[in-house]
Amino acid sequence: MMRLKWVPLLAVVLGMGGWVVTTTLQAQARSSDANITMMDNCADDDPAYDPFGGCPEGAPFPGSNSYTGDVSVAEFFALLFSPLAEPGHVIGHPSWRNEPSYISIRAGRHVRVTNRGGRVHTFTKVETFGGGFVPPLNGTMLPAPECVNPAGLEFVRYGGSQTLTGLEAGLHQFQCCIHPWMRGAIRVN
Ligand SMILES: [Cu+2]
Repeated sequence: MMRLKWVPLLAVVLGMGGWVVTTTLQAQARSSDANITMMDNCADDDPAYDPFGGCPEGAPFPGSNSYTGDVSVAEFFALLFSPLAEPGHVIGHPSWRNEPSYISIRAGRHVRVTNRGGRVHTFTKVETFGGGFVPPLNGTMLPAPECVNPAGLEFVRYGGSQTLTGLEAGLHQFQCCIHPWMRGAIRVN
């Protein structure tokens, strides 16, 4: 009998869950923008991030509890290179990523790139993939020319977004000018 009194509450919670899912799907269906999410799992409880500006960058959305970083600075650098690859060849921590990293869109559609990670990132269009403007994160890679001048870059902080418009037909390559293994490609048909 004790359990029965929780049944109505459970029903309310389940009902709300259904409402949230439905609302989200409708919001996505209404938006004509394709979406790419910048992600990383930098651990905000690791003080070793403090010299790099802390983690997460900026403040979470009010009410948001979706951000849970669990990658320490030590792990980030441990996975920057691999003993199975050539010395100096950057692999990069897989948690620093764009999802999806490849999309196809129709001409005229916009692409919205949103940062849900804890660090600042860029989604910079490059002619050819290369390194960024932070030499220790490039390994032996040469910087992409588009990444060399940080003052000319658009940075996306946590919770922020960048909208790509006017992409012409063809394949476009993008990368983070800080973490150069964070790549993306958009094909416009
Ligand atoms: Cu980045």
